[in-house]
Amino acid sequence: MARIFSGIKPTGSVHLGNLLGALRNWVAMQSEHSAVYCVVDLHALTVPHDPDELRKATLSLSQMLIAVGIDPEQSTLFVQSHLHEHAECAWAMECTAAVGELRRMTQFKDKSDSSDFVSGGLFTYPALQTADILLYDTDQVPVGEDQRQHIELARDIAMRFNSRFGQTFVVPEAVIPATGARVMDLQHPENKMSKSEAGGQGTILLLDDPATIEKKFKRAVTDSETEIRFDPDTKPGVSNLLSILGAVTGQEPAAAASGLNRYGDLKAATAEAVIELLGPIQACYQELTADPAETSRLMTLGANKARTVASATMDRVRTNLGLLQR
Ligand code: ATP
Ligand code: LTN
Repeated sequence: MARIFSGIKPTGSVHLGNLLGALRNWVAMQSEHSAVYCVVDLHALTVPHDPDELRKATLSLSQMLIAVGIDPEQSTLFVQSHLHEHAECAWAMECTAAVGELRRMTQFKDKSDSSDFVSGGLFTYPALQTADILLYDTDQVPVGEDQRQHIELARDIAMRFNSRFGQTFVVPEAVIPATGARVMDLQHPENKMSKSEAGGQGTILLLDDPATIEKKFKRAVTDSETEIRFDPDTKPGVSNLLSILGAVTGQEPAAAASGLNRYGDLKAATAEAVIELLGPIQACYQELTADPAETSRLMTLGANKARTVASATMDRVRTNLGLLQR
C-alpha cells in the first residue's frame, strides 16, 4: 500500500477550506493507503503564539480530525512534538536546502510581509515540513493548492540528499483535489479562506452553528451583475460560491449553477448544503470533547505507531550523513 502523509497546524479553528481542500481527501484516502496524519504543533511556533491557546488548539484539532472521519486505529494520527525525530530531521533538511530556495517560498513572503516579527523558524519552516514528509517514506501528500510549492521543495531536497549521501528517502508527490482545492474568503474572494482570518465574516468554521453559516453566506461578496456563471477571474465571489456548492454536492462548479437564477438562491443553496455537511461532524466533535482522556489515549497510540517508522528513517539519515554511531 502506498504511504500518504499530511499535516495541519493548530493555529486557529478549522474552516471549510481545510475540509474541502484537504481533510475530506485525507478521510477518503485512508482506507486504501497506509495513512499518517499529523497535528503540526512545531509549525505553529513559527509565528507569535499563546502557550495556553496552543495546548487547547492542539487537543481540539486532534478531536476535530477524528470527528471529520480520520480513524485513529486504522490510520496513524499523532502530534508532531511528541516525536523528537521531526526537529532532528529538520536540521538535516535545513542543511540540504539552499537559502535561495527558501527565499522563493510564497507562503514565507506573504506571512513575513504582514508580520512585525519574522522568526528564523518562519523562514526554515519548509525544511521542517520536508522532514515531516520524508520521515515516513511518503509516496503521496494530500494538500490544498497553496501547498504545491512546499511539496515541490520537499521533492528537490529528497533528490539532492539521495544523490549526495546515497538512497535514503522516497521522493514524494502532491495530491491536490480537483474541486475545493482553493476555497476563497467570502468577504475577500481574492484571498484564500484562512485560519488566521478566523472570526472574520468571510470564514466558515466547522463549528459555526446553522444561523451563523446562513448569515455568512447571505453577506458573501458577489458583484454588481445578476448572472450566475463560473468565471473566477471576472466573477471571483460568485465562482467561489459555485466551487463550494460543487465541492459539497459532488459536481463541477459550472454544473452547480443549473436551476439557480438569483444570487440569493445560490447563497441559500450553498448555505444549506454546508449546514448538512457539517451537522454530523459537529455532533461527533461534541461527543469527543466530553472525554479528553480517550483523545489522549488515541494520540499516544498514534505517536507510538509513528515512532516505529520515523526512528528507522532517522537511523538511516544519521548513518548516511556520517554521524558517529551512538
Ligand atoms: P493559516 O491560515 O494559519 O496559514 P490554514 O487555514 O492555511 O492556516 P493549514 O493548517 O495551513 O491551514 O492547512 C491545512 C490544510 O488545509 C492544507 O493542506 C492546506 O492546503 C489546506 N487549506 C488551507 N486553506 C485552504 C483553502 N482556503 N482552500 C483549500 N485548502 C486549504
Ligand atoms: N505547511 C502546511 C502544514 C504542514 C504539512 C506538513 C502539510 C506541515 N507539515 C507535511 C503536508 C505535509 C500548511 O501550511 N498547510
